[in-house]
Amino acid sequence: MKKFILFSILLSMSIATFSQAKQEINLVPIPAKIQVTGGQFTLDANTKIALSPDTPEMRQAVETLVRLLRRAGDLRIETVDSQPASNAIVCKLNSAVSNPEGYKLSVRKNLISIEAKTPQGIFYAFQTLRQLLPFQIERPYLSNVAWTVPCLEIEDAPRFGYRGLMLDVCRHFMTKEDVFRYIDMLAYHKMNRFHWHLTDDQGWRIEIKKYPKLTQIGAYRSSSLIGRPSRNKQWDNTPHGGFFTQEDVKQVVAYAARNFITIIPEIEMPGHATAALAAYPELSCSGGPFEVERNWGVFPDIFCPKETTFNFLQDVLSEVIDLFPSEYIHIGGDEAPKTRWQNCAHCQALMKQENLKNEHELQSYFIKHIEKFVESKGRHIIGWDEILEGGLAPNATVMSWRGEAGGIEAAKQGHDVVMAPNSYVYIDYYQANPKTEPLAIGGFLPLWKTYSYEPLPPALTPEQQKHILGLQGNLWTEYIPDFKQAQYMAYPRGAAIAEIGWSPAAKKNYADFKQREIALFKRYDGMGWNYCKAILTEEE
Ligand code: TNX
Repeated sequence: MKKFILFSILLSMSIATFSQAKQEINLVPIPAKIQVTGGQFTLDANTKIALSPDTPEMRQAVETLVRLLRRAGDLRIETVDSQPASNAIVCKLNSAVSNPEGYKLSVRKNLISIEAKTPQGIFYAFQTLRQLLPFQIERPYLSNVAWTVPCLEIEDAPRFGYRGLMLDVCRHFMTKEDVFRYIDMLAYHKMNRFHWHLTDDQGWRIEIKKYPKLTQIGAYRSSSLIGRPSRNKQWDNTPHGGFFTQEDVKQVVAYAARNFITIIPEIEMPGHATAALAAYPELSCSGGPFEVERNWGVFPDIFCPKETTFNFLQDVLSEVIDLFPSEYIHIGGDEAPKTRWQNCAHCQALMKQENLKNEHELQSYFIKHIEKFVESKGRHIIGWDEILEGGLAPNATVMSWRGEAGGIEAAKQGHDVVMAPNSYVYIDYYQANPKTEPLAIGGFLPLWKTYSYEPLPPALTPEQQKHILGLQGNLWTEYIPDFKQAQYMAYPRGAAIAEIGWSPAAKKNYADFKQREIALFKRYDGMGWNYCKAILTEEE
């Protein structure tokens, strides 16, 4: 009997290995159409990548995979500009592919062919190929596995044009290298926007040449709060800070571009401005003095809408616009208490002069003033949903964070919207039992809840729904002291956000997603990426 049991175990093990050899297909985000045809293509030292046309952007599109193959398999795959008929990955631009980010991937036994309208589409086909190769592709040492890809036909294109995550580097500073890794992870999941939150009460993180005190003073705080705000506050008495030089920023922008990611920089106004006011107190209503915030929360001292402030902000935005090619510049707009404006003689006189009924209209005046300037530079503003209060600036795009209401209202008014509701995609919230998780800001958004988010609200007509550009997850870092914890909070929920943004709504299936995502974990491990494993023990 014992022998029989042993025999059955061995048999089932060999069946398991056999089916593994057949190679599972676990793609995140799941492609729009996929048909597995049987057999496999094997990459070897003679495989070539043919690029037509052979341009720098096309080379960028294939660069990551070429590097990984060299690192993990010592395979040196050459790119050629001829059209080999076999043992090659043939990449062609084809204007007939309708979606600019879409691609067709055909894996046959002797040839892989890829077509896309743009190099970005080719890049996404390569992200798919990367997930189709054995997981050892992500490991930084030589493996003697066979580099096979299952034969299949994929036709793929994203559902939404805006798919992104935000990273707050103000509450806790992260290095340039951390930001590179954040970008790698976005690109791996076919996301195309990185919202970089660069200024806040607790730190100003971008060098501005005209105002050196912003980083000399504004980039450092003396101490940070331990735990959540409470009556008996405790401080760590450890200075915290850091900033990105303009040279760093250029490198990050270039790195993102190589990964077909646009960076949307955020410069907060009129609120969340304490670090800037600590450096230049004359930009406030009271004149200060202020110190860079050590607390978490919302603070009363905000930019005063006077000429010196507008000149300052326009100078800052000019330098920012020169550094970032993004169509959108994020101007914040959230959580700006109006108490200082209520008690400021200049603000009250300005309201009278401009016929503004209340301080919300004064904020709207502020944002419209800034919008005019940003538009004069050929860019557009995007702001948090508070910019609706007191009237939206004419061309503003709204990022809806306090649920979806702001996004719905903006779309009804004919404005574009990025959905980022805290009810689904706030990846700073707990993702598992708070009793056993590291301290977080609060909330409860397990993976299934984030995955269940549908960005097109039924309250909108199909015409209005066209204003929903896509979605974004936000990673605020009050309770995220380092990058390892940032990765832990961002994934796997970031992967769910990526799939919502990319895959057809009809393909949404949590059980299926979960199984594919768990299969990706060993790939994350190979890259040294941290993530939360809570779904391994999640109850159905
Ligand atoms: C609200 S979301 C904020 C941030 C905080 C976050 C914490 C938004 C536009 N503002 O300043 O960090 O809550 O979840």
